[in-house]
Amino acid sequence: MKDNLSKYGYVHVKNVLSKEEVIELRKLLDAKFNNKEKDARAIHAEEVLKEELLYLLPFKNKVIKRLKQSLGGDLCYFSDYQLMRNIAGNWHIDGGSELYKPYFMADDYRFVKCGIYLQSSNEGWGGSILIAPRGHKFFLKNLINNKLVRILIKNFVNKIQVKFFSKVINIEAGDMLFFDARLPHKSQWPNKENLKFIKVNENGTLTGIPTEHTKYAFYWNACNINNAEDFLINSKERAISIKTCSNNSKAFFVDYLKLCFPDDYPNSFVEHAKKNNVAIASLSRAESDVFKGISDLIESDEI
Ligand SMILES: O=C(O)CCC(=O)C(=O)O
Ligand SMILES: [Fe+2]
Repeated sequence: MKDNLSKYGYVHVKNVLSKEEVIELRKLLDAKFNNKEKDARAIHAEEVLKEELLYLLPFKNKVIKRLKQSLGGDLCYFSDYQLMRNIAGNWHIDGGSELYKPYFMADDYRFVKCGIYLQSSNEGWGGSILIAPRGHKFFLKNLINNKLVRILIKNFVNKIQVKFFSKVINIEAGDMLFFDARLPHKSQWPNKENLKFIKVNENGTLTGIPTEHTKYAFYWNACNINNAEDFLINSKERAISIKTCSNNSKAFFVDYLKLCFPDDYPNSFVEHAKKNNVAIASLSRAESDVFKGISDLIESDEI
């Protein structure tokens, strides 16, 4: 029997968190974001790893169990945490920078973005995402040899899927979604009535959403161990090649590439990873230190 991930490109895991856990997390995040700029869009690895309540979320039993079912027992996590607030993105695939990589259309490619959501999709303020079911597939793959043609066909089919077959995933606060890095998706936006109160900021966030409906989505990447190295190499390339004018994205990659497992992780993180038999993708000490150097330069505004 085919798993829902390979069939539809996504899996919805209900009630990963209890109502009480959701309330506690929202309280913590409201307080954290209160100290930031009004349109702050996310917190990343370094900050997440200071907060046990956040960095242990990927180790919830239900999460591990369901991911292992779809990705295989040799599960691997990236600590590229992104806790996003009031994000409003348009249609895209997360693996956009990997489209031309040979591994990206392999039959045994098993790489997903995991998201835990702290609000429901029916509140009218856009708490979830839309996806195009089955959009992760490369069609006619066996008939066509040319990589570029395969990509063009996928893009074309995706446009049709997005236009006619896309759907909102109906989630409750505390649910999890994980989806193939090749699956088209976009943020669920506030409904028409509520859009009147919304301002779209330059950084892709929305202001005007009432605090009790703030959209919090906690993301990280997971894969079968066989797909880890390729993604790590791609992340290194992106961290190095992104121009200095885009220091935000550069800082994002550098933020987790600079962390060497297990040395730079909190003890309870290491224990949970070991206990659950989850590998953590990491560069060598020497390579991590290079990215630590870049991170320091970004912080001191030197690049
Ligand atoms: O939670 C959302 O609105 C989607 C965010 C997203 O797709 C991304 O950050 O890649
Ligand atoms: Fe995305």
